Amino acid sequence: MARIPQQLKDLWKTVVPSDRLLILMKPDPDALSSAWALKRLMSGKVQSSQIAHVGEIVRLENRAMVQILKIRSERFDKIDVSLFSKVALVDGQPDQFENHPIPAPSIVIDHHPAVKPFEAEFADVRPNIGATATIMTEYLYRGKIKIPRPLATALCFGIKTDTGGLTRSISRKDVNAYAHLLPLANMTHLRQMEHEQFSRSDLELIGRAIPQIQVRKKFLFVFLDGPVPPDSLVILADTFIGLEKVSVVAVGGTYRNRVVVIFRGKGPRVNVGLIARRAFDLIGSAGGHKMAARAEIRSVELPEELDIADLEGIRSWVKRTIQSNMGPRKSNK
Ligand SMILES: [Mn+2]
Repeated sequence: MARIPQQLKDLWKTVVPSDRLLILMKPDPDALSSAWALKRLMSGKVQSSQIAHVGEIVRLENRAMVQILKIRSERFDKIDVSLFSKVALVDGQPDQFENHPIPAPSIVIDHHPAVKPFEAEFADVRPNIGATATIMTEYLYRGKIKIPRPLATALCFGIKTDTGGLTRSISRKDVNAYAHLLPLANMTHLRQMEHEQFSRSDLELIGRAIPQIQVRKKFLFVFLDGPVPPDSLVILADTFIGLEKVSVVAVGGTYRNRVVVIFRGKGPRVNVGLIARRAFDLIGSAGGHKMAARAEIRSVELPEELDIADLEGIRSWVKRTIQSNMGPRKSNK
């Protein structure tokens, strides 16, 4: 690559040397690594930069990543926004932070489809790319900026996580970025982060859930008693989708006056996002992709005859509602 590409020049033009840059994201491996890469890209271009995460670092893969690679990220709600002169957003767009009022960003770099238009001095949104980490790798590479080993490891992990281990939403550019990063990355750390999948308390929860599992044909259903944080439901769903011949998993529980159901799918012709929406979108909120989805129903949205404290009632209603929406898509022809 002969010269610095225009896009990178434009990115650098959005900042001045006296800037204190705040880099925001919702923490997942792609977002964390992208934020770290932007910090690297901006070193020498701004006076200082700080990474901050909106929401909490709960998922084990994120905790492992931050600890193993020593990524320094502050909680956004502990940040004094007035100390910063500019804000950048990575792996997300302003409208995805509705619940957390964030300052208007000058820089947005993302790979999600644009939902609502937004204003930013610099925006690079490429929905055809599998991970923001790929876009960031391209900037570093084309800017001839050395990628330190921990950052290369983080970016590899980001690309792998967002593309399901390079199996979904993957583009040529993701493969190229990954191939470029691989020799620079620390494989021991990469494996370590990938293998750390649940905590001891999650293990107890898995033990509690196993006797309650119901499998009917390709559908595995479990609804836990007692409040369970949604992040733990995610870990259960990710674990149980590994069972042979099962192609749809729904793991439900109640948490803070809501019913939460996490869906996972595998195999051809499976679309759990569609099942979730058909089952619950008119009642509560539901959405997702073919392989991963989630539904949330607040207690006030439940059918009148159901009370959130009536575990048996909720459990059978959730199961029934899912099963009656699992059939093949009705043809319009
Ligand atoms: Mn992403």
